[in-house]
Amino acid sequence: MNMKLYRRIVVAVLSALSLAGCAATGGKAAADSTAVEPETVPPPVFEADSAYAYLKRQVDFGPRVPNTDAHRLTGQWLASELTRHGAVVTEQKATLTAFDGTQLMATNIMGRFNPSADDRVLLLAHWDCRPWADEDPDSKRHNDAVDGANDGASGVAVLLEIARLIKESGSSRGIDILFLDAEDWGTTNDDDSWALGAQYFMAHLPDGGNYRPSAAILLDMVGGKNATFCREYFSQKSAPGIADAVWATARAAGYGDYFPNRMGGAVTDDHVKLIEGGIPAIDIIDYRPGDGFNPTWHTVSDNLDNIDPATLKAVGQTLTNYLLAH
Ligand code: AHN
Ligand code: ZN
Repeated sequence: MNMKLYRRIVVAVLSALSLAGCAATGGKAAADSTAVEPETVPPPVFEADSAYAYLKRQVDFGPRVPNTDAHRLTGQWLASELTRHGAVVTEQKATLTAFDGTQLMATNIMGRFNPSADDRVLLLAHWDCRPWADEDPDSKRHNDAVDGANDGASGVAVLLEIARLIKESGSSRGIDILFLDAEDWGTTNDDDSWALGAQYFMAHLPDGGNYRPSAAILLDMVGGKNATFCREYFSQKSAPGIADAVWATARAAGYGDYFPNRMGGAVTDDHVKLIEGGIPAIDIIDYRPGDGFNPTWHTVSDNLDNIDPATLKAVGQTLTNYLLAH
C-alpha cells in the first residue's frame, strides 16, 4: 500500500474512533469499533538503536576483509542472525579471483522469509570490507583496511533490523535478504573488478536459476552523517516505478531531506549486476552530486565515530513502511 492511502486510512480510523467516542458519551453503545478495517495496522517501528547495535557488532569483529578470521566469524554470525529471525538461510560459497589475482574465499548469505510466496522482493547489501583505505588523505594509511562502519556494515545492519521486524510483524510477504560478499576488492577503471559476489550470485541464481524477484533494493552507505540519497542513474533506467514509490514513501514519512527527489549520479555497484541479469533493481546510496560519496568513503575514518543512527532510522523506517505497512 502506498503511504498516501495508508495515511487516508489512518485519518478514517481516527475520525471513526472520535465518532465512536461522541456516541459513547451520548449514552449509546460505542458503535462498531470492530468495523475498523483489518488493513489499518501501522508499520512497525524501525528501532535505530537496534540497527546501531547490529552495525557495531560487525565493526567489533574487525575489518571483514575476505580471507581473514574477522570475515569468517562475521559470516557465521550473519547466517545465525537471519536464522534467529525466522528466515530460511542458504549460503553460496565460492573462491573468486580478484583483479590482482588474489583468491577470495567468498560467501553470499541469503535469508528467505515466507519462501513459498510467489511474488518476492529482494533486499541486499554487501558485507565485506575494502582491504585498503586508498582514498584516505594520509597516503601512509592507504594499505590499512577500512572498518567499513558505513561501507558495508550500515546496509547489513538496516537489513538485520528489518529481518527482526518481519518476524515480529508476522508479515506474509515474500522477502529475501541477501548479504553479498566480495563487493569491495575492486580497482578504478575496471567495473567488473567490483561486485564479485553479485556477479557470482547472478551466474548461480537460486531456484535452479529461476529466481526472479519483482524488485531488488540495494543499500550501500546508509549510516553516514549528513547523508543524501539522491536518485541513481542505473536504478532510474531499470526501475523508475520502484524508485518513485520508495522516494514517495520517504517523503510521506518525513524523511524528504534525506531523500531529495532529484538525480544524483551513475554509481557502479552490486545492483548493476542484477539489472544486467534482468532483475529490476535500485540502489539507495549516499552519493552527493558534485561531492561524490560520503567523505569517509574508503578512508580510515569510515568508523563508528562517523555513524549517525538518525540516518539508519531514515532509511530503515522508509524501507519498513514500503514493505510492511498494510
Ligand atoms: C566504484 O568505485 C567504481 N564503485 C563503488 C561501489 C562501492 C564501493 N560501494 C561501496 N564501496
Ligand atoms: Zn567500498
